[in-house]
Amino acid sequence: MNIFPYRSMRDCFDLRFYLVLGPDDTNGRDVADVVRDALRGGASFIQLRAKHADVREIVDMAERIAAVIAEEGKDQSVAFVIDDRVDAALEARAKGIKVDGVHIGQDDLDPQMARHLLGRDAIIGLSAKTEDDVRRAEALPFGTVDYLGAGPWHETSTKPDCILIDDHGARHTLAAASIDHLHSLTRLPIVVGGGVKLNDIDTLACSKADGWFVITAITKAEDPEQATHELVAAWQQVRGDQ
Ligand code: TZP
Ligand code: MG
Repeated sequence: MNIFPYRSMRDCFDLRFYLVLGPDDTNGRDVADVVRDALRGGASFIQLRAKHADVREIVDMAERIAAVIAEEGKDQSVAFVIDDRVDAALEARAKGIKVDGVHIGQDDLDPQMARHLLGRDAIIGLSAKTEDDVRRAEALPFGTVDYLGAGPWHETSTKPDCILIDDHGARHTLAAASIDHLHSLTRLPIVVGGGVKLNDIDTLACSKADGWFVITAITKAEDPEQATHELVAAWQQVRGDQ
């Protein structure tokens, strides 16, 4: 009998090297091909974020991505989630496609409802831009969400609505100091991104962030595999294998 039965990716996901992508990000390349490159470069977590696709298209892309993960990720544990669309994640899972969960934003489906719909073995990530977002996430019943996504680190064209504008109209992004502060408010792991490029990884790895997430640093790179490899190596230079 196995004393430590493997239950699901929820028990062992690796947030450190997190690629977010959708068909609008890949310069016309198939999302699954870019995922293949990123996995070869060392990506550990994939999020499909297809803002303009319908459920059928999302499920179709998810099937191709899951096949690439099964093929390339044999020796690694690579988690795969879908952004926003709990309906698409449910449909994919019902079809036997290995989608491990969802990443939801503050304005998407309520996290407790998402947990109810997806069940105990699904990964649920939640975007948390502010201290209040983090406090609310921490106050959720234990086990509702599995990790937080914080950002943006810098301003980014990929997520223009993510900049915090204060009462005086000043624009703010997330600094290392705020990440460490956010971290102190929660037991949940926090992955940080938004405008992150190779030369940010040092600072990020020196903060309490549990990993980086990127879109364009990988999807728009001339060689996405090499770009992923460099991002992974820069992190490991500071953190080792942790
Ligand atoms: N959430 C916060 S910023 C962002 C998301 C999905 C976009 C990050 O894209 P890029 O290209 O890495 O700046
Ligand atoms: Mg969202």
